[in-house]
Order: sequence, then structure tokens, then C-alpha cells
Amino acid sequence: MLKTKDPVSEDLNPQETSEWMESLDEIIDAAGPDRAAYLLKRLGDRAAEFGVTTTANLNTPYKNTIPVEEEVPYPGDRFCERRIKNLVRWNALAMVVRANKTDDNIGGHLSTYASLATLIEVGQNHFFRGSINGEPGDLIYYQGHASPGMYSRAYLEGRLTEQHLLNFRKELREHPGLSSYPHPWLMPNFWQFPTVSMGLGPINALYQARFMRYLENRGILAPTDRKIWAFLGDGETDEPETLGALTLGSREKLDNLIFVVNCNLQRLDGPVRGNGRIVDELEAAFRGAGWNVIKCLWGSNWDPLFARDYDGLLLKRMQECVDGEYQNFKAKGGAYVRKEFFGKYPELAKMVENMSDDEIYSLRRGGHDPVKVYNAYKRAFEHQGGPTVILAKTVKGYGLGTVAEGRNATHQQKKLTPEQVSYFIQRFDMPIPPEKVEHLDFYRFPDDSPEAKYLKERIDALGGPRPSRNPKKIEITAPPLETFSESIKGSGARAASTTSAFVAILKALLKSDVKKYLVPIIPDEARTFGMDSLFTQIGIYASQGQKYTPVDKDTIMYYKESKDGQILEEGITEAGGLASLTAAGTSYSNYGVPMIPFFTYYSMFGFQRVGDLIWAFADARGKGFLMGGTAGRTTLLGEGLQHDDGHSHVLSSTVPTCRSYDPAYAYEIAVIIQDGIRTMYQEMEDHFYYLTVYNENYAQPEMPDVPGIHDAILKGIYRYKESTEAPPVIHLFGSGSILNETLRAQQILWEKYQIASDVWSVTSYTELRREALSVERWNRLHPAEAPKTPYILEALKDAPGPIVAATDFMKTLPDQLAPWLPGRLVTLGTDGFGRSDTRAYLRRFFENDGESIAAAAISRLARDRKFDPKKATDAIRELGINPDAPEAARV
Ligand SMILES: Cc1ncc(C[n+]2csc(CCOP(=O)(O)OP(=O)(O)O)c2C)c(N)n1
Ligand SMILES: [Mg+2]
Repeated sequence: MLKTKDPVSEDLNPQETSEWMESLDEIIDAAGPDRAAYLLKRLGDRAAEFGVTTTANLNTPYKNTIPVEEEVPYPGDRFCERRIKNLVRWNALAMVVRANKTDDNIGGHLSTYASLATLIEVGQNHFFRGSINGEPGDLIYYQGHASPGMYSRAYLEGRLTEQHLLNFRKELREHPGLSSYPHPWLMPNFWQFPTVSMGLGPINALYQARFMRYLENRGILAPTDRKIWAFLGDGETDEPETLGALTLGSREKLDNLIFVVNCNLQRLDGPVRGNGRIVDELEAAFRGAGWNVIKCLWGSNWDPLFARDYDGLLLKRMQECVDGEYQNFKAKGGAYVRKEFFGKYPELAKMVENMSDDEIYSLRRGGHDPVKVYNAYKRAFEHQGGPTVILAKTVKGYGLGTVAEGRNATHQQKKLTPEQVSYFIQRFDMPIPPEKVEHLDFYRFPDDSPEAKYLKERIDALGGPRPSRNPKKIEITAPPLETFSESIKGSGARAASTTSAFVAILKALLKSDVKKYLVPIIPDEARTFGMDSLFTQIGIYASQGQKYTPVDKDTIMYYKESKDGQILEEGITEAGGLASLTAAGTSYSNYGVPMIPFFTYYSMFGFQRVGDLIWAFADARGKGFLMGGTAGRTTLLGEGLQHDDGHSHVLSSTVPTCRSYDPAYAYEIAVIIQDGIRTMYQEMEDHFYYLTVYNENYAQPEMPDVPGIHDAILKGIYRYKESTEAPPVIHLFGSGSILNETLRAQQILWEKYQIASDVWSVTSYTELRREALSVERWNRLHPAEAPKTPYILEALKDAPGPIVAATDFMKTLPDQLAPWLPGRLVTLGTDGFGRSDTRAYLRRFFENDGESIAAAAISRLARDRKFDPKKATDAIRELGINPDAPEAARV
């Protein structure tokens, strides 16, 4: 049947509609909004009983959530705060413009902070606590591109000098410099959270809020009303990480979390939602996810107009306009707003007939009005039972004049004409002496001025300034290596995987003195890794305990959730797991508690999938262990192209503070983890570890009793099995599971071809390369001094001859050592897409099985004229290798 009318959006009986509306109005007038809400709910239920489906409307009218009659007066000295804020604006502007005068295109942003200033300053003056009763205070995720504002305020507070500001984005010249964006790696006493890669701040803030509760529920951190504030751009909400984990906030009732979305309606290129309203879209998304939503859209000077909006026409007009039009209203001046906004309806035009164009233009948006912002923050602060988002409407480039304000290109603007600067000074009525204006001099209030005193008083009242990062000294002694005696002794004849070896090490740690600091994090893979026995041993963290009897309660390893559970079982979210790792691995600096996270996951879904979160973790000076399980392109059998990881070690090598290891045996893992805890938590070094562990079962040998083996494992290579029959003519390097294939090759080579070889375990090509690079650099820069020898050459000093290096990762991993082993290295690795098959087939295909390694050794010796080439050709066939098989890297 052809529908001519849409029954839901068209009014088929206006008379009847208005009667219903009047009834509702009466209820609201007489009994208040709660009663009206109750009745509407009952009506909705009744409609549902009769099969009437109503579309869920998650949007409230396009106005402030807090009605004017519920507002509290502003508690601060607004005049003084305004003068302070304007100076923050000024120095931020001067800093960026001057940096670009001396160094063309050095960059920086004016318009983000211009839109954010009030939102930040109200927080700085009234909400953001530097400490709470001597304990660490609120945690603030500042919008990355607004960094000039934060620097500028710290300058006013006397925490940064003029020299700092002059060196904004000039970190490599005179000292001290300021980094472009928030980077704890670069400014470890200032920035807490790297936020500039859009989307990472919000997801990290969410998991931070959950982690704070975790610490409280485990009795490690005293509960306080500490808050996590995350400032994000409206454009930033398009990143999947920004909104992807919202329901965690409501599910976990995280009323310690406040998001502030700076809804300036623009991103870099243009409007965020030109044809719609980003505020509405976000309101629905957050409300749908169970968040408390506070809209802060209109400033106080709209209130008298709303008070006269008896028939709701003003609101109607507001709800008709899309963001593209709102952008015009701020870019094109008061006369334009009069004509295009108010002018649409004669009644509205009349409403503003006594206002000048300037007055119309200065009708403010909520995010620029301290009273509205204060009230929104207060509500958010007091809200209980879940997280709050404040949707604050602002103007991008606020105060930068009509060439920049609300213009599409404003994000990139970093230069201003003298006229623009004068406009800015006038607009904000800045207390800056004219001579300072001309040269864009920085300006600070004299120490005895009321503003300087006010600033100090507010900071003292809030327990210290923000942002600031002050990690406490960690008092942890790493457990001795004997803690892992089981792993050092090996498994005897019993076959075990390195994954199970790692789990045993974790269990040993759970019996050690660092037990309480351990944070095992798993994204729904505990059973894959054989970690499910930990469920009952230490419990899965569940803020509400366990409200049900687990279905497997009668088994030993049942799914035990508890309020003080230690495991963070994240579900299928590697991003969430990484965010938890980040919260735990930086808790030494945020809360003064040195938590030791072990994030264990499918190695394929780590560096490749959430690499940027890992990069930010490094920037944040994160500590802990990334455990890449089911590693290797040929060791994980059956799974195939999307699962078989042969490159995470290549990716991990790109992260400067990541120490990557590909251990073969349990004792190697024990040595690496023990030393990792020592360096990170005892020696206070800021780095983290990536270890790959495999699921292939084999006998785990006892740690050989060789002098120096401990250090050698950490440095990256040691001779594991010498040739006993004859001096070696070739050396075989192996790592991870493939070390066993190397050992097989050693045996084949001797037994079938009387070729003697030594086998070496390479635990880390990446660490070997890093050491060699720094030695080489030293040699380069000190040509007159005796050259030093890289460790790899030291280790191989009595081991001349060719080397066949086999790995379950890409060939480029061993090839990292090629510069120091000229002409010696033959590399076998797993370049190409994985396949689903058994290990034997996979390794033959990728040519890293024992036979392929042996064949490569023979071939190399033939080329070196140490083996008859004809026999070598025969040997390759004998070993079952088809020399004309397709190349795995290309098929
Ligand atoms: C992951 C990522 N992609 C792209 C960028 C580049 N970038 C920097 S700022 C910006 C626009 C930001 O818009 P919005 O989030 O609305 O912030 P505003 O400056 O408007 O407050 C973009 C695309 C980035 N920093 N991070
Ligand atoms: Mg924006």
C-alpha cells in the first residue's frame, strides 16, 4: 500500500494535538516535571502493551540542561578571573604568533584554546585539585591542541619562564623548550597524559576512571572524591576510540569521570556536522550509553530572551538551525544574525529590535560564560551513580576577529596581522601596556597585584597547580630470580609451552612480595592462554561483586568475579586492554602506587591493531609487560592469515622505550621478567617490555650453567648448544619456538652431512641492534679513540663463519644485525600472509623448519666452496625441499 502521509511526523488532527499538549502543560505547571515524566512513562508503557511503537527520543530541547532558576551564583571574583583568563589568552596568542615569526611554519594553534579558555579557567580556579589531603589530586586530560593555553597559565603561575614560552616548539635549541603538545616523555614534570592523537585521551580517561575504582576496591588506594576530567574536541568524537567504550562508564557507575566536549562545531577542515547538530548527536549517543548529559549551550545574556519566549518560538528557531548556520552566525557578525536568525520570524525580530548589532553578536554561547560553565561543572561534580558529559557550545577561534572566528580555516591559523592583535586586545579589554602589544611581549601580573594574589590563593585552595606530574619514588625490590626456580629448572620430559611457562612465572609472582601490585589484564583470551586457573586464585575484578552463581561453580576453575578481584578481564577490546595497561603502568606517577601490569593478548591484535595506544603508553612513561600470546606466523597452527603474527616484533622495534624479546624457553622468560621488574620498579627506569610467547609444547630445558648467561639473555644472544663433535663451520641462530627447529637442523647437518654447527638462542635482535647502534655512534663521534666493540661481535668473537638465522617473524628482524655481520647472514623468516595448516606444513611453506634451515646452511657452504655444489643440490631434494616451490612472501 502506498503511504501518502507519514503518521508519525505529520499532524493529522491539530485540534486534538493541542488538547493533549495543554493537558501536559497543566500537569507540568501544577505537579512539576517529575510527575509529567512519570505520566509519560506510563503512557509509553500502555502504548507498548497495545503494540504501539514509539521511536526512542534521546534528545532534549536544544537549550541548557540546567534551568536558570536552578543556577547557583558564581563563587569567585569574576572580574579578577576575567583579567587572569584574558592574560592567559594573550600569552598563548603571543607565544604561537612569535614562534611563527621567527620560524616560519613552526606551527601551533590559536583557535582551539580560544574556544576553550573559559572551560579550562573555571576548572583551574574552582575544580581541578592539585592534591587532596596530601594525596594526588584530580587527573585532567587536556585537549592536545590547546597546549598554548596551559603553558600560558603556567607562566602566569610562575611555573614556566619567559624563556620557556620563547622556546615553544623549539625544544632542540636553547634550554628549556616547550613541546608542541602534551608529552610526558618530553616534559615529565608537567604533562601527565599524552592526548594529541585524537580519541586516545577519552578512552584512556574512561579506563583510568575504572582503574581508580579498581585500586580503591582492592584496598590499594584510599577512596576520595577525586575526579578525572577529560577535555575533548567535538571533531575528536568521530574517532571510534572516543565513543567506542562509553558503556563501560555507566556499567561501572563511574561518577569519578567527567567528559567536557568542546563543541565549537568545527574540526580542522570545516564543520563537524554542517548539516546537523553535533550536540544532538552526542547527546543521544551519551544518553543512550547511560551517561548523565549536561548541555551548556547558551550564555546568560540569552536568558532574558528565553524568559520572553512565551510560545517557544526562539527555541523552535534554534532547533531549526544546523551547525553550518550556527557557524555563519559567529563568522558574519550581528547584522547577519539579526537578519538570518531572528529575521525568519517577525516575533523574533521584534524580540531583538532594541538590541544593537553588537549586542546581538555578543549573545554568548554557554561554553564562554563562566556562570553557566561553573553550574555545569558543579552538577557534574555532584552527580552520583555514573559518568557525566558536558556538551559545551563554543566558538572556534573565539575573540580572534571575523577573519578567524568560526571560519573554516581557523584551526590552522598561527599568524595575526597587527589589526587582528589590536582587535583582540580591545575585545577582551586586556590590561596590557601598549608597548608590550606592539612586540607581542609576554606579560605577567606583578607579584603584589590582586590578580597574582588571587591566582596563588586559588591554587593553594585547590592543593596545587594543574597540569603537573610528580611521580613519587617507588619503593619496590624485585623478587630474586630464585622466585622462579621452577622455570629455571625446566619442565624435564614434560612438554610445555612458553605461554604456560609465563603463567607459571605469573603465579610465582603472585606468591612473592610484589603480589599486590600485579595487574593481570586479559581481553577475553584467558582460556586460550591457559590462564583460567587464575580466575579462582585471584578473582576477576567486578565492581559489584558477583550477583549470580557462576554456571561452572562446581568446577575448580570457575568464573569467579569479586569486588577485590585482581584480574582485569576486559572482554573483546584490545584498545580497552591497552587503556587499562596504560592506567596501571602509569599509576606510579598518577597515584604513587607502582602497579605492575601484564597485558596478555593475541600478539596479532596488539601492535598492529592498537599501535597508537602503545605509542602513547610509551610517551606516558608507561611501565609493565605486553605479553603477545599465540605468537609466530607458523607456530599458531590452523588459524591462518588474520591470526598468524610474523611482524609484531618489527612493529615493536619502532617504539623507543619498548624492550622486545622473543624467548624460546621458560628460564629466559624468568630472567627477562625478573630483570624487567628490577629495572622499571627498582631502578625507576621508564620503559616497558614486549615478550612473545607461543603455544607449541616442548620440553623446557634447565637454564644452562654458563657464566654470563643471565646478562647474555638480557642483551639478546648466547650460545645455546655447541657442536661437540667437531669445530663448527657454520652457526645457527634461532628464537622462540623456532629455536627447536634450529636444533633439529644442527642434528640433521651433522648426522647426514657431517657439518658441525653451533646453535645460538637470540632473545632480542632489536636490543642487539640498539646496542650496536649506540656503540657505532660513539665510535663515529670519537674517531681518535680506540673503538668499542658492539656486544653482538663480542659474543661472536670466537665464532667466525656464516650464520643462518631462523625466526618465526619477518626476515627483517634478524637482518637488523646485517651491518655488523657483513656477508655472513642468511635469514629465514616468515614474510608474507599466513595460512591455515599444521606447523609442519606452515614451516615448510615459509622455509623455517629444521630441513629448510639445514638446506640453507648447506647451500651457503656450497656458495662458499666449503661443500660440493652438486651434492648441495641433491641434499636440498633429499631434505624434501622443492627448490621451485612458490615464494611465501609473494603468494
Ligand atoms: C588521530 C588524529 N588524527 C588527526 C589529527 C590531526 N588533527 C589535529 S586537530 C584536528 C581537528 C580537531 O578538531 P576538534 O576535535 O573539533 O578540536 P577543536 O580544535 O575544534 O577544539 C585534527 C584533524 C590528530 N591530531 N589525531
Ligand atoms: Mg571542534
